[in-house]
Amino acid sequence: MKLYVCWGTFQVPAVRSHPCRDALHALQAAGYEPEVVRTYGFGALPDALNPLRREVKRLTGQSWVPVLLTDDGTAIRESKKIAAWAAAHPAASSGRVGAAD
Ligand SMILES: N[C@@H](CCC(=O)N[C@@H](CS)C(=O)NCC(=O)O)C(=O)O
Repeated sequence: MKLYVCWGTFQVPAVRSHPCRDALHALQAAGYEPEVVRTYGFGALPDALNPLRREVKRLTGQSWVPVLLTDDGTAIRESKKIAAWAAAHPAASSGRVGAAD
């Protein structure tokens, strides 16, 4: 599982929420530790100036993040949709948590 984010998952000062951070926290709350892929750049820039967002664009047809790529290859954008997916698919119910124990 990969979570494509902007420059990180830090708290943005004076802003109530940071979508990339919110998406990561929702996944962690559901028992996942996704590979976090920093894409830097900026969603509104032309593709040539967003080289690290090429995969985001290929997966979703647009360059804004966060974007979740699930283990079955489904791409989900919008932090609220990622959070909804996480809540509906907790890791424990997928058999991944503790599967190797
Ligand atoms: N409604 C979107 C907003 C996404 C959003 O604003 N993402 C920020 C990064 S956290 C963004 O793309 N900023 C510009 C950029 O990095 O391209 C969501 O909740 O996912």
